[in-house]
Amino acid sequence: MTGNAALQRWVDDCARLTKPERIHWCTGTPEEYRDLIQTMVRDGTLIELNQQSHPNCYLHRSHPNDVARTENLTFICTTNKEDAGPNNNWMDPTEAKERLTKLFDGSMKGRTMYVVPYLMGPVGSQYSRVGVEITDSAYVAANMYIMTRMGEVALSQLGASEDFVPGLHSLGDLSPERRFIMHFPDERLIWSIGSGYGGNALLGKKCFALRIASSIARQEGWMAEHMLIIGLEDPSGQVTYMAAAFPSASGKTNLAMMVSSLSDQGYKVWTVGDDIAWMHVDEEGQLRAVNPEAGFFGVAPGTSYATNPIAMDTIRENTIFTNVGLTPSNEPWWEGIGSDPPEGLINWQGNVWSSEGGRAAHPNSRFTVPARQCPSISKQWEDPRGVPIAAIIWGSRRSAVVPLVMQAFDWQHGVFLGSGMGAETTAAATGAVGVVRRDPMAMLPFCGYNMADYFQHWLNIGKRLKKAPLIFRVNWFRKDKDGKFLWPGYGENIRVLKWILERIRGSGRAVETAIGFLPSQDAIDLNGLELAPEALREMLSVDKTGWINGALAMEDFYSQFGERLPREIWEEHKKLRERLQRSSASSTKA
Ligand code: GTP
Ligand code: SPV
Ligand code: MN
Repeated sequence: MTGNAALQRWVDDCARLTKPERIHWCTGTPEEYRDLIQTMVRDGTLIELNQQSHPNCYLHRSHPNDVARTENLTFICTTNKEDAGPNNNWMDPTEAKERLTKLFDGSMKGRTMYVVPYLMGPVGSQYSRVGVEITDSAYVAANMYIMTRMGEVALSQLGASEDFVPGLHSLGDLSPERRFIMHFPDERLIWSIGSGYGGNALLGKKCFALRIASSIARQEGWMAEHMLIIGLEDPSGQVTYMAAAFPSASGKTNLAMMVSSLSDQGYKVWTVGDDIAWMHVDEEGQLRAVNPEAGFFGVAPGTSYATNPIAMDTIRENTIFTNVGLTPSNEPWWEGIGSDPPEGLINWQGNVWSSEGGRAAHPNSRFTVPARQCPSISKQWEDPRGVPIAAIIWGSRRSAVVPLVMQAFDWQHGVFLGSGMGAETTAAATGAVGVVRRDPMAMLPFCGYNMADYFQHWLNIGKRLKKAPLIFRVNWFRKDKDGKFLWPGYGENIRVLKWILERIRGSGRAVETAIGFLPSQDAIDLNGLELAPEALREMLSVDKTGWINGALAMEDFYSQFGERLPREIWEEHKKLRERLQRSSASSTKA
């Protein structure tokens, strides 16, 4: 029950439709969380992990059909199809509601309906927003407790206002045949049925904080982006903030928590956020970013004390693991954790694992953990004003063509670079893995409206900035002929961030090339790193043929938007092609 009439009305409507046995209003207390967990341990939804080594940690095994975001079942339901754009699946709102009303009808019979009020953004921030999720999944409610500021804190921010984003969620029968993740941006409403998986079911995250919020942000003149936020501390102690957009499972959490290999020089990275940034232009024309989330929903495989010790220390307690392996001593295990698979290992589906039996952890297995537990969490991470952003970084998996790092000539060129970004697909969504597609600003699956308008919005924001952040493109994922990574990545990525900082300060050395500014051969600090000089040369050269082909792929992508694509994007595309034609050798040395 609530004193908020609009909220009560909506909850009543949903209960009439879904017919739950009981309704539980989440208050967000630790006791309530404990009860949720215990209920799930009793009914088998959660397995208690070793409480000595992993206090308050639990394992959840999902339905084997429900392990990742399903982009093909995700829709933007605008009245006009063109407003959703060629970047989204579209369904008419009336039809979508008709279809899903049938699926929601009685879907919570015999079950508990959890009403989860939550706040996205720091408490007391003018940039924070309230959402309310109704769900019949205790797992979802518990994850929302970690990922958002849940319960009373949200209700008190909301007060009597009707300004909240309602999201109705039911597990349904978990069949992909009857699974839909529906967004109604005109009404600021979300309906999701048939999946319990993170991005499909934790409606505060991708559904609200990106798809619905991006649409709100465009109307109101701010930005909701798929970006990590970090503070880079220099030897003098000064902290410079950067935001970076990488597609799913492409290194955001790792960069956000990185342990700098240049710490002896005094370079350190502070974590503000690892997945989503809400960015506003302040009164002084400065871009500022808040992390709307309160937790991390991170990829487990590949996380180890060698690659990401901060994450390993973060997930020692109060963590929900989903679809990882289980050791005989009841500890979580995954590929790349840094130890050999123990005798008697159980795989993510609950069967005894053998070396012929595939992976023990699902490639998209995850941990859910409170952000405040992160040893590198920034002192500013809950600053209601957000942190000032000095650099924006695009990054994605590209085994060829794209250099280790490059800088855009200016804001417009930087927006173009982001808009044409190619990225190899990952296991974070169902479908083929490793296929290059255009994933503008890492937002292809998350932009709640026509991306042509989104590019225009980026260009417009640039005009309002007094000192626009510099824009960079990075690629940690170049491979050699044998398929091995050319760049060590992880903590060594600090060397690239250091160059970016030097560029912000005007001291970093660079050469102008057809594709942007590349670091001079000696500009990246390689102190203490063993790296073959040919490897660096390869990562810092312009692959002319590769970029010409890339420009062709961009042309196909941009053409889908017809007249709606901003003229500036075509202008930059043309300039790139002309610069490539003018540059002589097939592999111009920078
Ligand atoms: P989402 O949560 O899906 O948005 O993913 P993310 O962008 O936060 O990716 P994350 O940091 O979880 O990394 C995904 C995978 O990429 C993990 O298996 C990492 O080990 C691997 N990875 C991250 N950074 C690097 C890097 O610098 N080099 C290499 N080779 N792999 C990396
Ligand atoms: C991603 O896929 O980009 C994630 C995980 O961060 S999910 O919350 O499922 O979207
Ligand atoms: Mn993500």
